[in-house]
Amino acid sequence: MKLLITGGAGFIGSNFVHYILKKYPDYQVVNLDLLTYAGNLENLKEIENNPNYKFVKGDIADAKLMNELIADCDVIVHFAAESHVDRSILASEEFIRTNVIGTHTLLEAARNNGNKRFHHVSTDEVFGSLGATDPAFNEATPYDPRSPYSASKASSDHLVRAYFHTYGLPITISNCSNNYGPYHFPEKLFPLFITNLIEDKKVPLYGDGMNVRDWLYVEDHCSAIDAIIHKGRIGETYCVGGNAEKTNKEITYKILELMGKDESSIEFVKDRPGHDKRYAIDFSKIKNELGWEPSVNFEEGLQKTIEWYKNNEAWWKDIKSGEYANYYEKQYNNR
Ligand code: NAD
Ligand code: TDX
Repeated sequence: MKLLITGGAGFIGSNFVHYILKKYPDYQVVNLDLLTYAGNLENLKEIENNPNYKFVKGDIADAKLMNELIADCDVIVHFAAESHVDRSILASEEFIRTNVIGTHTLLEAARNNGNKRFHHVSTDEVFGSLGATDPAFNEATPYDPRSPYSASKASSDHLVRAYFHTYGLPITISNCSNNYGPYHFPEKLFPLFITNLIEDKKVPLYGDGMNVRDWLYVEDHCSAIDAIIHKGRIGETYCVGGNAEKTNKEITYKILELMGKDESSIEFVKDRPGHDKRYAIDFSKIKNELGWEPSVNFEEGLQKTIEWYKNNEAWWKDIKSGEYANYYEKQYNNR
């Protein structure tokens, strides 16, 4: 099988490239990535010389290149996206260009090349925000995106569904909850807080810290996508979750404890505008149909993640001192 993986130099995409080459040594993987601020070939150093792996630098919105690459693959697994909610609040144009127009370009190329199998990696944020006692999101939950990021992802999901209904494109979609683990860009909660604490800095907790997310260790997301591309029903959406709903405050205290710090390291800062209160996922469909469930519990995943950041200081120090420093300053001045 020859996979075209888009966004394979990002957080989840690079974990997925490692996962696939390890589990299916005879598969061929082409990783197409634009190497935006979030793409990093350091994530793939260990496998860059694997004869079954090839990297192509390019833009998913480049129709000519997408046609060439898709002509020569069996399955497209589409991760590439602008992925950070706070950045979408600062400036959303790139989110529309990549997440909407880029996904549309890929769908067209898949359709023009004999209706190639297309898996679209999406998020639970498309479903909006839950109250404390609302039932968890499932595949039938109406879309209600509330940030420019989630609106652009919802838009891409709609296009993917439309290509199934209109053109019979063999698609599947996964809507997953928050991931954490190795190679997570340090603008996001887990890697920002862990690396700040290693550097003896404070951690910026938004608002009252009572917003709730469901957390999944990234390798479990990879195994869910693996199950869907091999056994998933065409045209279907699968919700993927970690059974680990936590407030940001709970997570912060857990990280502080595991890193030998106390609450004096917390800095409560201005809330994110339109901050979604709670996400939760009911993953019974993928569990019942495909036999998938998370294998790493939260405590174990968090320990592994903290260890990874402690052992890979060069990786995140490079990032934190680069372009990211400008972004962080802009964010900080915004508060
Ligand atoms: P990321 O920001 O770490 O990586 C995105 C990758 O896409 C980067 O390597 C970047 O260079 C590449 N990219 C961006 N624009 C591109 C373009 N125009 N053409 C080609 N490549 C481009 O993101 P992530 O956290 O790994 O998320 C991957 C996917 O999973 C996204 O679609 C995201 O919406 C979805 N998702 C993420 C989470 C999460 O918790 N991180 C949860 C659910 C779903
Ligand atoms: O400095 C921070 N302080 C803080 O309190 C940051 C960066 C975040 N937060 C809060 C905001 C959220 O409630 O922590 C929570 C998690 O924030 P992020 O790590 O930015 O993730 P989130 O906004 O939930 O979105 C993530 O999960 C779903 C990914 O970035 C998305 O790509 C994915 O779709």
